[in-house]
Amino acid sequence: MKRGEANRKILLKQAKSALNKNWSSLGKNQGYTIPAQGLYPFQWNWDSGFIAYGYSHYNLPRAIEELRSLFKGQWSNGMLPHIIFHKNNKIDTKDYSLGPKFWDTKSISKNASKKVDTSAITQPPMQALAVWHIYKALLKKNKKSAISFLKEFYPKLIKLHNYLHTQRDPEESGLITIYHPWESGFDNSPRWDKALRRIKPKKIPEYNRWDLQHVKSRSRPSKEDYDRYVYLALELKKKKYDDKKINKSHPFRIKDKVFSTILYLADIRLHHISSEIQKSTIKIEDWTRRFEKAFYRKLWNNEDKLFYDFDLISKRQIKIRTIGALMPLVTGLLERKEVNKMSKNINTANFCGKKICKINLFQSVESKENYFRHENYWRGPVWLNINWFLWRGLKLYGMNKQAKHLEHHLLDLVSKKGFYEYYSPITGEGLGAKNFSWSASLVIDMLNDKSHE
Ligand code: 9WN
Repeated sequence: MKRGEANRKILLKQAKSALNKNWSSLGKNQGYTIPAQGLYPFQWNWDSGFIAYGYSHYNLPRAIEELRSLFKGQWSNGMLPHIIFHKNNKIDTKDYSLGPKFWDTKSISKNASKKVDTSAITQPPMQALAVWHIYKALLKKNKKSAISFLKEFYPKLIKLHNYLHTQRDPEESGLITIYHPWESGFDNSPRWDKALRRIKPKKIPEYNRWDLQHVKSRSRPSKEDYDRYVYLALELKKKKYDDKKINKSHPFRIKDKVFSTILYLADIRLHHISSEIQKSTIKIEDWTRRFEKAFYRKLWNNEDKLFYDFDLISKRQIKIRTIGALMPLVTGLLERKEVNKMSKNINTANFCGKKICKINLFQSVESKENYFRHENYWRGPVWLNINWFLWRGLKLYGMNKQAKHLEHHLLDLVSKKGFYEYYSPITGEGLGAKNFSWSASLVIDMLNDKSHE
C-alpha cells in the first residue's frame, strides 16, 4: 500500500471514530448526533444534513435515523427548527441558553412540534441533499427499500420547501428571507454587522453565555452581537413566531445568498426525488425557475465580481467580502466566462492576501478587511463545510487542479490538527469545539470520493 493511501485509511478511521463519539442514543436504535460535546449538546438542523453525508458511507441506518430524529421537530407549517432539544437524561436543558424554556414554542405557536421541544427559527435546508445522497447509496443494495425511504421523507421535504418558498419568500422572488443571524449558520459573520448595528436593543432579560464556559471569548461572538441575537429572538417571540407579522415589521430581514443557494440545490434533489416516486414536479420547477432568474439579477455585483446578500430593510446589497460570496458557484448555473470573471476571487491565496497563511483553504473573511479576525468564529477562520461546498463547485466546473489543491490542504490540516469546528488561517490552530461532527463527517465524504485519484 502506498504511503498516501495508508494515511487516508488512518484518517478515515479517525474521522469515523470522532463522529461515532457524538452519537446520542435515545434507546431502541433511535438517536441523533450532537455537533460537539459541551458546547452543542442537542441536534442542529444543517449540521445533521452534513452529518448524514458522513454516515451514508459506512452506517446507512444511522444516516437515516439522523434525519428521522431531526424531522421529529418539524412544525405543522413545515418549518424545520434550527435546534431540536431531544430529551436525553444526560443533558439538562435548563442550563443551555437560549434553551427550550426561552423559546417556549408549544405554548406560543399552534404550529410547534408536539413531539419535542425546539427553537423557533430555521437553518439552511441540507435535508433533500442528504436524502438524495443516502438514496443513491441504498439503491446499490436494494431498490425496494431505497424507494420506500424516499416515500417516507418526500412529504416532510415538500412541506419544508413549501414553507420556505411561501412564508420565507412572500414576494416570490426566488430568494429566502432570514430573520436572525443564527438562521444563516454564519452567526457573527460581518455580513450582518450593518443590519445588527441598526438595532438598538432595549430591555434584554439576563441571559447566560453557555458558550463561554466552553470556548475562549475571543473565538466567539461579542456581547454586542449576543445582545442583539437575544433581542431578535424576543422580537420573534413577541410576534408569536407568526411569519405574516414577522415579514411586515421584524427589524432583521435579509435575503441570504447562501441559504437561497442551498435551497436551490435542495430543490434540484427534491425534483429528482419526486420524479423517482412519480410525484408532480410542477411546483418545484416553478421554485427553481424563480431562483435562476433572481440570483444573478439581485445578488451579483459586477464591480466586485462577487455575490452579495440583499437587505430588505435598507433595500441594498450588503457589500461585504466573505467566503459566502462564492457560494452560488456550487449551483453550476454560472457560465464559464462568468466563473472566469470570478477567478481572482476563487483563489485561497487571494483571500489570505499579504498575511502569511499557514493553510491554503478558503477562510471565512479576507485578511485585508478591517473586520477580519483570524480566531473569531465566522469573522476569519476556515470552516470545513464551506470548503467542502466549494470543492464540489470547483469540480463541477472542471477546475480539477484547484479542487485537488483544496482537498490536499484540507486533509493535511485535519491529519495534523484534528476535527475542529474552525481553524485560524494564520496559525493553523484548531479553534472552537473539538471533535466537531461536520468536520469529521465531510472528511469521510471527501475520502470516499472516487474521483480523488
Ligand atoms: C447557534 C452548531 C451550530 C452551527 C452554526 C454555528 C453555531 C450556534 C452557536 O453552531 O451556531 O446556532 O451557538 O453559535 O454558527 O452554523 O449550526 O454546530
